[in-house]
Amino acid sequence: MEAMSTADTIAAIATPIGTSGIGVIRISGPQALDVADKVFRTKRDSVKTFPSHTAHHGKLVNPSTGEPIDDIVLTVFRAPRSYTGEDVVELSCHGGIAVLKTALNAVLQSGARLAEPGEFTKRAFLNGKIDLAQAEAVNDLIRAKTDKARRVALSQLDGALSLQVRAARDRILGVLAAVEAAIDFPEDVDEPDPCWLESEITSVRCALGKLMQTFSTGRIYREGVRVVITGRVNVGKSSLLNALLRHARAIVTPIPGTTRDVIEECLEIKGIPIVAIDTAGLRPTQDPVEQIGVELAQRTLQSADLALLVIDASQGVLDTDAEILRQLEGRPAVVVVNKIDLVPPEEHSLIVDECRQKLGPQLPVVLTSALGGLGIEDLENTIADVVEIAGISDAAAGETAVVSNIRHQQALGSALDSLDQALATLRSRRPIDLLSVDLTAARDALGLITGETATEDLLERIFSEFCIGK
Ligand SMILES: Nc1nc2c(ncn2[C@@H]2O[C@H](COP(=O)(O)OP(=O)(O)O)[C@@H](O)[C@H]2O)c(=O)[nH]1
Ligand SMILES: [Mg+2]
Repeated sequence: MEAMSTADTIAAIATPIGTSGIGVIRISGPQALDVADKVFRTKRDSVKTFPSHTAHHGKLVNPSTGEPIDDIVLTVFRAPRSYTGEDVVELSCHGGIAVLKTALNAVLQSGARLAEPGEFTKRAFLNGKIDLAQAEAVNDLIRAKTDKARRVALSQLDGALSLQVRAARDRILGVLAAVEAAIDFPEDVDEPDPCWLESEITSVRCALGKLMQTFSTGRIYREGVRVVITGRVNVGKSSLLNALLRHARAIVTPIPGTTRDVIEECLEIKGIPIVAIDTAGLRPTQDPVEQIGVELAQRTLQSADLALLVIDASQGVLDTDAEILRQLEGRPAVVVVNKIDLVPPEEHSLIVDECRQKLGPQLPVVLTSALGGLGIEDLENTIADVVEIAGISDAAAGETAVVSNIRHQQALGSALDSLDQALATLRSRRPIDLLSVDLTAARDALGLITGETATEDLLERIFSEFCIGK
């Protein structure tokens, strides 16, 4: 993204390209009303006279020929009472590919330029309508695939996180002001009372520490628990993914080595957002494509919050199964004994015993038949239990501030480090100047979250992840 000026007027299609009831083109900037005026015809006045927050029915036309393009509703939001804080006009067209492309061209011909990804939200940030954490929440909200992710994003958009971060930052600023006054005017201003300093810094540290603790849950809410389905070839991993999803997503065949790619799908188990990941079966192979799949699968294992180790009931526990378990390096795991339909019921408990013996007595074991949909609910209950035990779930998101973004977590971490440093400085009775350095660092780290200290590079990185039109 090149450097953006807010002096020009931007436009983009804000809805997905396809066929739908309506499709919206959004225009923002000082010329938004002029641009809209060139492409909109009604019997009544010009767009430039329309009051803010009003909607108008009329024709969208080609600005040079006057030829009608679509029958639309135009909505006006005048600065500063709009999403971006600038004049905004939204054209609600019919949601067809040709309609929207032609309509956008007409708007671009009339003096607007195509918006960069996230540029509307970036303008909202630059114009002080929202802070950086709230801007990021907009993207999280759009991308939320589960209800919990949606709630976390919405609470962040509402400012729950920003409020706490800003409260901490304000307290640090208060302490910093007292410290700097004593440094700048040593004759007139006394050094602040060390007890007061210590209690202020400790109290901010405590609040931020609590916020930090919400991250493990917050990340899960935002990104989902990564559950990797692993095991040897042909044991039914892909079938198990399909069974959990309750529809055929991954290709299933009797041919070993069918799955080569990593397939990720989002689902919810008892309200917990899960990213279920199907991988290639782990085996040595000469096939170069499958080899890449196996390497990918091994790498994916390293990112797992939980692994489902699938074994084939008709074959029992093999050495390779134990070897795969070792590759998990102590990650939470559930043993899934699949194809249980191939084994007579009286032998089921023997298989469970065998798993406990060869794989570990503490591992939960679930018997399934992915083909018949047997044991899938058991498996879901077990997954939910393990996730709760591992402390990956719980906490009532939505009302309280939750840190869900790793960028925020890192900034909080460095603020906490600086506050610890400040406390150490204070306790060792070193010069007060050093304290000011630590406090400034803590203040700036928190400013990265809400955006006060964000660099242009950081903004570019964040907004380039948005879609065009948001
Ligand atoms: N009898 C039986 N066959 C299964 C079951 N699950 C999968 N299969 C079969 O096992 C073969 C391999 O399944 P697939 O899901 O592709 O295994 P993957 O290689 O581990 O992904 C296919 O022919 C499936 O139909 C099951 O629960 N019972
Ligand atoms: Mg497979």
